[in-house]
Amino acid sequence: MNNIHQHAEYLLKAEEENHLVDCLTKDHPDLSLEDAYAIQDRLVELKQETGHSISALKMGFTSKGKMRQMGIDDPIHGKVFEYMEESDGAELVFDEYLHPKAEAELAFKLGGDISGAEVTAEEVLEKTEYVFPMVEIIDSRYRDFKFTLPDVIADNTSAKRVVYSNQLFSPEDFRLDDIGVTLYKNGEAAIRGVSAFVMDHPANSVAALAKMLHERDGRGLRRGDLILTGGITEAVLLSKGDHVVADFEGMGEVVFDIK
Ligand code: OOG
Ligand code: MG
Repeated sequence: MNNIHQHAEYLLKAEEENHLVDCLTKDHPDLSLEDAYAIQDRLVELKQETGHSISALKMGFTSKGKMRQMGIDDPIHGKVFEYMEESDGAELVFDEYLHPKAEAELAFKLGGDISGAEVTAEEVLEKTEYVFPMVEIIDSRYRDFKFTLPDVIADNTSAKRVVYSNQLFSPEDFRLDDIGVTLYKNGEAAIRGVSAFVMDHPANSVAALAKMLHERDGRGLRRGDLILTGGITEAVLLSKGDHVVADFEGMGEVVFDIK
């Protein structure tokens, strides 16, 4: 396909100018997954050319809740940039978003390289330096937050913002598949889940990413990589004025406001 670059520019412009666009597959119903990742790669390159740097890798559609909500059954991956990062207590500006949704996730920081086709959750845990709770704010550039699998891959997996906890935890101190999570919106529980909803154990999401990257270009994952393992539950739609608290059992809260 020869219009990879134009598609990447179309999505980048939508993000930069904060306007909704039609799905790429509306005019290009044959868009393959390979084309979709090539568009994402180009979009990432265009951001890098303007001085932005990648700060994390993200997995998407790793829980049944997320898959059911969006009607997609296959895990996907994308890139998070430095400029997307906020920390606990952040005040976000609603007007910078189109139709933001919040999802609670666990992030893994690697202290060693992981590669090959046979990565296990055990190996991931051995190589994990620390984990921390976070909330991802996704904001699809597509109208009505509706898309097909290639569309969402091309759109860098709806990445928009991340709100990180300031507290880091050693993987040995927790059963990382048994962290109860509640997302409160304006004091009311909007959704609850447990970390095992992510592929039975969020370390499996890191292993799946290592395998996907290995198959793509042999890269795998490296020491220092930060991986967001995917929403534990369905994402929750946000409105102007919302106060959001994500409570992670034993790991504390991640809090932000959207003004
Ligand atoms: C795609 C992003 C999915 C996750 O954690 O599952 C994702 C979307 O739902 O728009 O980040
Ligand atoms: Mg996510």
